Amino acid sequence: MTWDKILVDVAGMVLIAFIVWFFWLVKTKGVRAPLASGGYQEQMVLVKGGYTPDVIVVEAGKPVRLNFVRQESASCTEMVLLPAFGKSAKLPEGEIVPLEFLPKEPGEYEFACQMGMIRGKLIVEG
Ligand SMILES: [Cu+2]
Repeated sequence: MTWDKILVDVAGMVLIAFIVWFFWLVKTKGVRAPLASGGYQEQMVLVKGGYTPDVIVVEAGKPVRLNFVRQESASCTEMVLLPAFGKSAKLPEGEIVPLEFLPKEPGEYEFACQMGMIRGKLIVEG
């Protein structure tokens, strides 16, 4: 085995890992918000050219806290709206902004920037 062959093998494995990860991520129905202290289902959401994760799964009947962190200065994402729960928040760059609410009914709810260009989805399971 020569170094260039090892490099090709390693590159191949990295590529395979990436493909597996990519398709696994696409296939999963979002990220399940883990239960944090205080009984909140808590999830960090990165705001940078979109929401990451953009599909968040929670359980109905337990309070939810989404911690938005905006890491860009584009004005598009300076606010996030969660109309189904009557919530909205300003997202100053680099600050963690929690959005708390109690999902009572199972369903799919959208959160988006104030213009609706950047979107994410909250899936509430019964
Ligand atoms: Cu926008």
